[in-house]
Amino acid sequence: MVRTLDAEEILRDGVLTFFGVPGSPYTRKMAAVLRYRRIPYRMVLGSQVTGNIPMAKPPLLPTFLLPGSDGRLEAVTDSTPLIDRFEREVPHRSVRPLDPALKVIDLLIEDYADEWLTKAMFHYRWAYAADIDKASRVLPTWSRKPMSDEELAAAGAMVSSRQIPRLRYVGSNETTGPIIEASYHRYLDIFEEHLKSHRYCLGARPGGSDFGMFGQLTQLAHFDPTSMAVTMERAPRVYGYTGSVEDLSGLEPEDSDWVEMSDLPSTLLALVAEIGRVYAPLLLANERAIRSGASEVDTVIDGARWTQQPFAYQVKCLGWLRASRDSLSSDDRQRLDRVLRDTGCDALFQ
Ligand SMILES: N[C@@H](CCC(=O)N[C@@H](CS)C(=O)NCC(=O)O)C(=O)O
Repeated sequence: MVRTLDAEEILRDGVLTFFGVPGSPYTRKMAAVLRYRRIPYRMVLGSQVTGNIPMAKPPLLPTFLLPGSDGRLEAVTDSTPLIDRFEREVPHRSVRPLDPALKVIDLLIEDYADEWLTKAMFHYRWAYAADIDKASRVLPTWSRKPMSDEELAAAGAMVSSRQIPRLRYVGSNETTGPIIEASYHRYLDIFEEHLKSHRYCLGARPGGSDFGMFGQLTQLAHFDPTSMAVTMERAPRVYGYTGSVEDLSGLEPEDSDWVEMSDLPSTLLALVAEIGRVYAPLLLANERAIRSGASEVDTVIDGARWTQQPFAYQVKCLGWLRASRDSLSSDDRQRLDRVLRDTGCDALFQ
């Protein structure tokens, strides 16, 4: 008999705990951040716990249990603010650049990974027969107790019938599918070129941007067969990077390991321009749609029509990005603006 963890035990023993699954990019992102930062943790799969645990609303993964203002553990989600909370609580091995202007670029790339690259992740997984088949046969095994073939088949059908209609949330449809794929190809080509001379996105130590990309790549490069083949064909270094970012507990980072704002690699500027080409116009069109109460985002991205459901959460993301730039001193803001000029990302802050 397998002993399951009792909820009471989790609430009592003081170990940093979160619920997640290996098929969730944000779960993988956070586990990798904690490993790199050498913050001890416990990741719990749904089937490993019994009893009443606090639930997040909406119930997203990963869900962390963290003390609230009254000291009692409460459910907390949303990876980027969680990373910043851990930065405040544990100073060593930071994933945020020391230079405040570079820190905004780190946040911008992390947000692109979380909110745009995830479109590619969701699209490849649920738009191609081979990918749907693999996800349906494997995903349920990660969160459930041992199952017979019949039970697994039924669980797989349930997962795919729940996830496929959700393609509309990320905006994957017949009009946008080709835009998403072309953008993933460009991302791979740019990042592959970058990795020819750099270990990580912002130099010789990883930033939040790396963990955001890593989370999506655990699925795109290492799990879903269609995107995995595309990744291997175009970008073997990106495939390898995905393996190494999983556990960077052995890296010894130095303050001087970050790239210099005054001398950013051209490949990093190309990545920022790619974000300006596809993600910035989407964030702005989505903001307009939400503000005007439109039922659909209907815009042009990369020269082609883009339609999707408006997404209130991404207005919040845009707000965080703007707040991070607003918090800069005027000198830092000028250094940032000089880098963003004519990349398309400058439009986010006008
Ligand atoms: N912005 C959140 C996104 C988290 C998220 O979307 N999680 C997905 C799994 S990767 C989820 O839990 N979806 C709900 C479901 O599948 O039922 C973060 O950064 O953590």
